[in-house]
Amino acid sequence: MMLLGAVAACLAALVAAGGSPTTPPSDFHLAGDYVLGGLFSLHSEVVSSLPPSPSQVPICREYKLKLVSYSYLQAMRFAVEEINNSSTLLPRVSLGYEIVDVCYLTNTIHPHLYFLSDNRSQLEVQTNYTHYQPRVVAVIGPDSSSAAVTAAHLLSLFLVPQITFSATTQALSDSRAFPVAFRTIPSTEQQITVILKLLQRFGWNWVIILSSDDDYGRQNLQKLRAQATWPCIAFQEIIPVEGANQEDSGIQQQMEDIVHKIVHSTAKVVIVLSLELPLLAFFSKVIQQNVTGLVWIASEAWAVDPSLHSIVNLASIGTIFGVAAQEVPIPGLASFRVRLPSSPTEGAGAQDAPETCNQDCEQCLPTTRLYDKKIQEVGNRIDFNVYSAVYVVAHALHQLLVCDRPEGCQKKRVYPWQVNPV
Ligand SMILES: *[C@@H]1O[C@H](CO)[C@@H](O)[C@H](O)[C@H]1NC(C)=O
Ligand SMILES: *[C@@H]1O[C@H](CO)[C@@H](O)[C@H](O)[C@H]1NC(C)=O
Ligand SMILES: *[C@@H]1O[C@H](CO)[C@@H](O)[C@H](O)[C@H]1NC(C)=O
Ligand SMILES: *[C@@H]1O[C@H](CO)[C@@H](O)[C@H](O)[C@H]1NC(C)=O
Ligand SMILES: CC(=O)N[C@H]1CO[C@H](CO)[C@@H](O)[C@@H]1O
Repeated sequence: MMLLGAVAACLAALVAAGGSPTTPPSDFHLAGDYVLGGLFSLHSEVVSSLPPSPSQVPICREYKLKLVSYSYLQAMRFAVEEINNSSTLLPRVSLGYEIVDVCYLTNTIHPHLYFLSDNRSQLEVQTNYTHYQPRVVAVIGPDSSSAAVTAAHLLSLFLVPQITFSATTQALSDSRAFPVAFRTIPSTEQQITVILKLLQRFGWNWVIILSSDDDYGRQNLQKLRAQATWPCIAFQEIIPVEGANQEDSGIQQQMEDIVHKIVHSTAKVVIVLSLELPLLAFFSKVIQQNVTGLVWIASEAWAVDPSLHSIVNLASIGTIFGVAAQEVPIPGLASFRVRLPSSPTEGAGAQDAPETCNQDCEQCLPTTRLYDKKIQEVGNRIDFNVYSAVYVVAHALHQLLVCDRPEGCQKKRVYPWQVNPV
C-alpha cells in the first residue's frame, strides 16, 4: 500500500492550524453522487520552480492572483448547478465537485493524487484497477499545456477522463499516449494560422516576435517558426518572466533593452506570444518609454485579459489585434460569478468534504467584483469551454446511467473508464 506522503504532510499542517469545526460555504466543494475534479490557476507562478521541499505541497496563495481563472472556476460551478437544477439531463442524481488551485505549474502533482485516491485518501497499489473507484469520475482542466500534459500522464494510467479547456498543446491529441484526454479548445496550430492570415491580409511582412520565457512562449514560438516561411522577422526576443523567488532588477533591465530595440527597429508590427502575467511589467515599460503607433498582435492568452487591459494608457502604444476563442453567451453566468456561495447544498458539501490544500482564495471574489465590468466586456470565451467541458461529462453520464427512462437515471456505481465523453 502506498501512502500519500505529500497529502499527509499538507493535511497535518491544516489540522495543526486548527480548522474550525463548521467550515464556511466554499467555492471548492460540492457533495454529489458523481464528483468532478476541477483544476484552475487561481494563483500563478509562471516560472516552473521546485517546491521548497519535495514532501511539501506548494501554497498557491503565495503567488500572484490570476483573475480570469476564477471566472473559469465559476463557469464550472455554474454548469454543475444548472445541470443539478435541470430535470432532463441527470434526473434523480446529482453532480458534485472538488476544485483545487494548481497555481499554473507549481502544484500539478498533489491535486491528481488527491483526485485519484479513494475516500480514505489512499491510493493503493493494485494489479487491476477495473473496479477501483477514485474520488472523481472525470477531471476538468488544468489550464496550462505543461500542467495538462503532466496530468494526462497520471490520469491516463487510471483511465480517468480529462477535459482541458485552455491547454492548446498538440501533445494531448496523441490518443495512443493519452487515450482519455480531450479538450474543448482548438490547438496551438490554429492560433498560429490565424495570426499568419492576419499578417497576410494586411500585407505586414516585416515583424518583430516576442515570446515569454516559459513553456507557453516557447511552444508558440516553435509553432510559428515551423509554419512561417513568411513573413520576414526583424528580430526575435524573449520576454523575461519574473519568478516569485527571484531578484528582478536584471529583469527590468532586460525589458528596457527589448523596448529600446523595438523603438529603434524599422518593423512596426510586434507579435507577442506570451501569457498575461509577464506582460504587466513589460507593457508598463513600453508605456514609460513613450512607444506609440505600433501594431501589436496578441496571442489568445492575453488578447482579452481584463487585468492587462486595465493598464493605464495602454491604448497609447498603438493598435492591438488579438486572437481569442469565440464568445458564446451563457445567460446567468455574469451574476452567478459575483455571487457569494450561499446555497445550503454548497454549505453542506463543504462540511462533508475533507479539506485539502489549495482550496481557498479569499481575494478571488472581491477582486472579481472589482473587475466585474471588464470581465463582462471580455465576454464568455474560455468560460464557455469550461462550461461545455462539464456538459460533455454530464452527457456521458446521461448515457451511462440510462437517464432517458421515465423514472430518471439509474443511481449506480460509476468507474471513470466507463465515462466516455466522445
Ligand atoms: C438553480 O435553481 C435555484 C433555485 O431555483 C436558482 O436560485 C439558481 O439560480 C439555479 N441555478 C442555475 C445555475 O440555474
Ligand atoms: C468508501 O467507499 C467504499 C466503496 O468504495 C464504501 O464501502 C465505504 O463505506 C466508503 N467509506 C467512507 C468512509 O465513506
Ligand atoms: C481485471 O478485472 C476485470 C474484472 O474483474 C477482469 O474482467 C479483467 O480481465 C482483469 N484484467 C486483468 C488484466 O487481469
Ligand atoms: C516620455 O514622455 C514624458 C512626457 O512627455 C517625458 O517626461 C519622458 O521623459 C518621456 N520618456 C522617454 C523615455 O522619452
Ligand atoms: C439531484 C439534486 O441534488 N438536485 C439538486 C440540484 O440543485 C437544486 C437547486 O439548487 C436542488 O433543488 C436539487 O435538489
